[in-house]
Amino acid sequence: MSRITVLVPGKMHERVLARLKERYEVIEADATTLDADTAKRVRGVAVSGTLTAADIDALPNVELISSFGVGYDNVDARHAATKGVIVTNTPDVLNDEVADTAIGLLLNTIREFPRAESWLRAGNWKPGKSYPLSRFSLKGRHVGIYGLGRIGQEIARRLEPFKVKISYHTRTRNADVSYDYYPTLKDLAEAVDTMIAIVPRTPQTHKTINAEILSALGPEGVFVNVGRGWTVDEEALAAALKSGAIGAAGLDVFYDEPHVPAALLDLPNAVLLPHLASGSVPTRNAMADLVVDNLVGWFDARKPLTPVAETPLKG
Ligand code: A2R
Repeated sequence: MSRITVLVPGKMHERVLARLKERYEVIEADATTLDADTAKRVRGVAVSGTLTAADIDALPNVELISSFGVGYDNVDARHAATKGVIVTNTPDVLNDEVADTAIGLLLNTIREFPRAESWLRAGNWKPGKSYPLSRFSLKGRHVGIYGLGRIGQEIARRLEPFKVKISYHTRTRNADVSYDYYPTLKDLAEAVDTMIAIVPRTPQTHKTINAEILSALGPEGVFVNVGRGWTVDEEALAAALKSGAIGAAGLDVFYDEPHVPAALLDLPNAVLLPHLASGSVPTRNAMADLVVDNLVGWFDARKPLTPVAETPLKG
């Protein structure tokens, strides 16, 4: 029997490629560059970058698109659904890593550890000379979590031993948690002095962290983003950090990655990371395995493991 053909457009984790090649015919190319016969053979896709409606249309017999990462805004899942094509993502296996990163970034932002290390490495630590005290402390803060899903809940659990007050905003109240719920983002921003954003990229979350929200957070305010840069008005954030409308920010994600605005790079009160929240070898391996296991689950048993919400489940 001939092997099932899986398309891998763009860059992909080596483990995904290696495991796919054990079972399937793997074509590494963009969908729209395939000749008609090859395009017809493609039944599965493993993707880490973008897959547009036009790419999906170029693959008449595709059944399942397996996307690397929990956020799948890179894949036109709605368009896929209209054609009966399943889309899967890699939730849960990265919750702990992203939540750990969020806590590390929060502490780095509040206590200025990266700046203090640069100061030490630059040879500034001399007898009688100490690094200045950090302006802020985590102690006694009220942390608002914008997005209390799989990752947001892990962040909240990790915050509990720090003895901070925890509140959250989502569209739907979560009856299983005892944290204070705020029905609007503005209400949350007004109540807390620290905000961690961990919401997906959707039309509704676009630039929701804007000048109004930042000013509600206040001069002692700290903002951390481990979700998507899409949710932040970066110009407003840079202005708020510069003017002192908020105190500090820690960002792992940016609006137009890998571009980081100069206005943010210039700021001493911003801690900036290159989108590495899930970026450890073990966690990326687990994500890679889930990308492959979704394809295997579908082709072996018609059972994708982690289909996204938009997906029509066939079979
Ligand atoms: O609004 P709800 O009740 O659906 O709660 C979800 C919340 N969320 C929002 N909150 C307020 N306004 C919105 N427009 C809005 N849209 C979504 O974000 C839920 O609490 C959370 C998303 O949770 P999960 O779907 O479990 O996602 P997970 O695995 O925590 O990952 C979050 C995002 C990914 O989509 C990537 O963009 C990034 O983290 O790595």
